[in-house]
Amino acid sequence: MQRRNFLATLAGAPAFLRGQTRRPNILFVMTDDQRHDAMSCAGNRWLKTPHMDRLAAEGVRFTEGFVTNALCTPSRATVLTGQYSHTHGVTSNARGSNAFRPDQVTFPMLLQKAGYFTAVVGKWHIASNPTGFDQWCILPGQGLYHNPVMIANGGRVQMRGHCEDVVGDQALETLKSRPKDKPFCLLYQFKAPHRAWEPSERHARLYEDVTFPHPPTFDVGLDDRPRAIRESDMQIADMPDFAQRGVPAHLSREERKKLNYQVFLRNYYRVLNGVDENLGRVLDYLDQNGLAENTLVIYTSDNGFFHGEYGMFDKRFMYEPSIRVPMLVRYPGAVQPRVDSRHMVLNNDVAHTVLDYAGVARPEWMEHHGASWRPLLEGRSAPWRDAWMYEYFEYPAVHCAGKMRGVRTDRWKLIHYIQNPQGHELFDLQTDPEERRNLYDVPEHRAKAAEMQARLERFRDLLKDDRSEDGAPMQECGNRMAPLRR
Ligand SMILES: [Ca+2]
Repeated sequence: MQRRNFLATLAGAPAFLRGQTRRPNILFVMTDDQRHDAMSCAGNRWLKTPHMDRLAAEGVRFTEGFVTNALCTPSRATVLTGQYSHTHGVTSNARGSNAFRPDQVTFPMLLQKAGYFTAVVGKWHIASNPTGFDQWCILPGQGLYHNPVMIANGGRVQMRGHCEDVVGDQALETLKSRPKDKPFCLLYQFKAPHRAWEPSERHARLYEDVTFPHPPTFDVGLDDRPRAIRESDMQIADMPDFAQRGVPAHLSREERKKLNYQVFLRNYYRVLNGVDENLGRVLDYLDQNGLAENTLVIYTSDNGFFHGEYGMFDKRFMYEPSIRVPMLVRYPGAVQPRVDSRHMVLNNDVAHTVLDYAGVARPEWMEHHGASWRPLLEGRSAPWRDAWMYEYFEYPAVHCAGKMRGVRTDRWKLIHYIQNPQGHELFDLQTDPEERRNLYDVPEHRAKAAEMQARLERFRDLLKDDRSEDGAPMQECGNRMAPLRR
């Protein structure tokens, strides 16, 4: 239904709509490291996610949802500011570039000023404390899986239970105790799909009898790729996490890779069951309290994840498994139900979309960094992007992925690894969706490579990206993987 028609029919709308402000409540749900196809509504064969599927059935599922920086802290800062990493300055998970500047403005701050009750619960993972929230209850850093400590409005609180259930409890408490005379904006942020994937007791035996097939590129090596990839430390064979979980140390590297892959996927899917159940608890609360109709729900993840492509896990690179994320949007009054949209949408767009629906003017400093999804969600024809820029700056650091920028259209992708020795990759996603053949130096694609490079430079000009580290030498990245703290 078009927005115009929707407003025209408001007089005949249910009482809960007529009685409420037209400004929608905002429920922004973000998981961690959930890749785009880790939902049953995206065709996943093993995972059952009835509540994610419900959002897709009652709203729009963007099948081409991307992050412009596939790394936890920078992506979260991009969601909050609607800006690229090079502008908001949170370019890394590591100390020194993982905190907001004191003057950084975020969309929750703008909503709070506009009269919203604002809150965040769950994983925050930005070094500076949340600002712009009436209430906050976050996991410190990555947080713990079992009986986590949380920081609630600055004070430490010892919780009992699995992290996703605890975060779900906090989301429900926040909604129950909120001031009822204001619209709310709740950021509801899960942790568990992040390594090292420790499920709750009730999910600990799921998928025991499943043997997951390998992706087609499982055994394709990286020796012919640029150094920024070749020297990365993201091979499933080297995962350090599963020594205590049935992967003996004496196995050959090849055997360990195969067994790690099974243990990894089994646990990755197990923890997503906990995410979906706790998403369902909050969606049920909205239903039971007459809030579903007037709440804009956005569901996404901070980055994608490799599931064995090129033998890898983790994210960071600009390859498809890493940059693609779930993007679900439900707002029954205005957003079309049961629509799969193929428009390319970005994590940058979240802030632009939320401000648009809340009726808050978009600050000038957000311009060009993203766009509101509103015309797409409401089925109106509008000009939309046909390309976007990617960037990654965390090097040297754990996983040793070199710095890069890139540009992607619906068919082509150019990646520029910016430190010396520099490298370029050009992929035709239409004929080569697995990104096996680098066409950058192929004579017949020289013009396309030049065109894509020119597009990247135009994006950098438009977005005032004047970082000057191009050509700085790569260093010895001796920071190899260690088991994560349990
Ligand atoms: Ca993440």
